[in-house]
Amino acid sequence: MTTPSTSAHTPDTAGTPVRSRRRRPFALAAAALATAALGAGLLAQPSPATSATPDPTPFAPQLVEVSTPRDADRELVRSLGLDITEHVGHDDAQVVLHTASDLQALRSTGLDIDVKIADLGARDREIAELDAAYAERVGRSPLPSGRTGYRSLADYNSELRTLARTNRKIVKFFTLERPTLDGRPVNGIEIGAGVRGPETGKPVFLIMGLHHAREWPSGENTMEFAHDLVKNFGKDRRITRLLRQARVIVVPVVNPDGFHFSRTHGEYVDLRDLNEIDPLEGTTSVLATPGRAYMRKNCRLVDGVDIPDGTCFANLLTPGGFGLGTDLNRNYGGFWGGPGASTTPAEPDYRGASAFSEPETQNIRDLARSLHITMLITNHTYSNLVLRPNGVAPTTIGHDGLPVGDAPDERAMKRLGARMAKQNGYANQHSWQLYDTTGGTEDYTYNAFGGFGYTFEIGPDEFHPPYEEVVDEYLGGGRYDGKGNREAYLIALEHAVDTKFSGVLKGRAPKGATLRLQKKFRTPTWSSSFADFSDTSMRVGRSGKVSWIVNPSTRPVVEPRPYEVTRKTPEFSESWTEPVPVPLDHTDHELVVDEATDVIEIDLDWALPDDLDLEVYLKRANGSLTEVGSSGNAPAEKEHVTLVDAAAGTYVIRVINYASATPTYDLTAEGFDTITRFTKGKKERYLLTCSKGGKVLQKMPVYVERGQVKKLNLAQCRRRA
Ligand code: 0X9
Ligand code: ZN
Repeated sequence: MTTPSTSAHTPDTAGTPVRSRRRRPFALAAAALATAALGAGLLAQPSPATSATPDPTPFAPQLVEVSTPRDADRELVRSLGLDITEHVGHDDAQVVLHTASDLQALRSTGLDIDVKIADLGARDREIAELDAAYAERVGRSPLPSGRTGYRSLADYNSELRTLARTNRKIVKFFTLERPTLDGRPVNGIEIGAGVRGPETGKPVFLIMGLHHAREWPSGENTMEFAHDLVKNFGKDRRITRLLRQARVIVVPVVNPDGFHFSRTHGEYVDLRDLNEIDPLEGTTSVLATPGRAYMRKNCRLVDGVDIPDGTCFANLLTPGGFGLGTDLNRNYGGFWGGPGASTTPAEPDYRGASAFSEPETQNIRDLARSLHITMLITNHTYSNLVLRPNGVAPTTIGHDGLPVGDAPDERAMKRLGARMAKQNGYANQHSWQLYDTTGGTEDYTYNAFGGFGYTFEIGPDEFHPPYEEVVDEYLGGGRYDGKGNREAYLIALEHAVDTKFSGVLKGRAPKGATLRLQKKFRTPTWSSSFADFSDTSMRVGRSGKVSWIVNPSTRPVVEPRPYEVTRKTPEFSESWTEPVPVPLDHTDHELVVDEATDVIEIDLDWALPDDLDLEVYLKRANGSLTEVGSSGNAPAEKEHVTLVDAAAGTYVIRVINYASATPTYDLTAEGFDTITRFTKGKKERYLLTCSKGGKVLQKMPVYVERGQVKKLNLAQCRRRA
């Protein structure tokens, strides 16, 4: 299993700098040219297809791992506008190459490229064969549905309907309000005892899949959990109890347009004959790679403009499923438009025109506004991770000019993440530890409404592996023995009903009355905010007893949150001025740190605009070195490393001459204490109304905290009813 943020970098202890996976000299110039070519616009991408005679061996889309040992390398790959996957490690990143020009661009960087899947189309065909053989062998899989292969969009939709039709007491089918841009409905089911009756104040667990088109197991796991719950209601005590306490909302395919193309366009289609009539003069051939099997985003072509229904398949602007479209997991309102979200429509993480510009994210936003979703899991693939808010590191300066800090519920969220991760064997970490993201699903829902939320990145190494792996991941078989997503989801559902983490409103109201909780607020994006609200209600039953499980009235985003401030005066300071070593050689400096230090800042400066690098190691008792920080910026940019919570010990600061002719350099290391401060924060209340027959009989503000049981005095409502 590769867990990007923890992937250890093993330094060369023999004393030579680690340079085996370096770019070749002069690569930067070539890369800059490639970047310029791409920057000129998607349609101007150099393509082998523009030659008069088509290449007889068409390019096969690939999954490759590119080594990016330096920050500058990562930036360089990013700048090429390639389809970088979430599989990003300390020293490498996996990239889907959709076209020959993608490969050309990547090669021009001179970075080492390790091909993981040489032909994604062929791999898809191989997987289809493996799945057919698996089906032949087992007939029926041990999954709750018994399935042996990936569902199509039609399968999802008909299964949702069938589950509701054949289990009327506990399953209700629904279609979310907004169809997709290409005109497809977004469907789901609600599972729970009494699901056809009115809302009675139960908490909601929301589970979703397929925000990203190519991440098929994310829909499979979601759907199997639905089958599991339905099958076991009335049979399994734990599940029966949970379905009496909670409403489970299942939306297996949040992005049906994208998924449909990814699912049905796996075969290689050679469209080069169309080049002659292609208005884009030959770019058509790159569309044939391999259809849209590796599509990620939605069908948005032009910001703010819908497309005629049923036309998404015909657009020429998403070669190989890459190209235009909005990344739904950057389009949610929470901190929308900040780090880790692109402003360029052709990039894989394009944030969209504005927060919630897309119908697919509006659908989920509306669920969050109208229900007390006390827990949410949004499934993705791949990397075997359980991710929790926030999407940016705590020291990042946020919307209010202060460090973003950790989520106010960090301790509890981390614990719950760990409990779930223990079941599926995934790594439990903050989202930002993978990479920065803003506009992600749970970063919005948690910060605006308070229910906990997690992203599961399912599977070790592929977007859609052979189906047998999906079976194992869900149930905990094969290499996941005893550690399945099934159990992780059940723990999530148990959390949803655990009133230690929600508020409970108790009282007596007239039977048949409607209680409604409303709250208006502004949700901060990265540099602005938008009008937002929560509007939920429940019907009082025959007994008149109210027990309404709700999210806390204060939003986490306005709660006081701790953040660290670095003191101005250093506790210690050392500096060196030394001759620059010969090119490709290095000089080591030892820094002895007597006691654990909150922050150590290390700066490397030199006169000419050329290229030195910096690496920092902690020296172990046996003399071996463990890298704790590095800085490898582009030429002329100076190098800087910050060590946070640095242990006492001996550090080795290594100055490397990557390509410098400067005679000397200045190196400084300074240790600082930090002080913990809290943001001011504020308290928020709901407005509660009690009404009957459409008449409001009582109104009152309600303040309720996480874990608090609040008694409501509804005497006035009772009297007036
Ligand atoms: O980048 C993403 O959207 C997710 N990875 S994926 O490869 N499935 O696309 C990770 C998102 C993590 N961040 C948040 N959940 N905020
Ligand atoms: Zn995803």
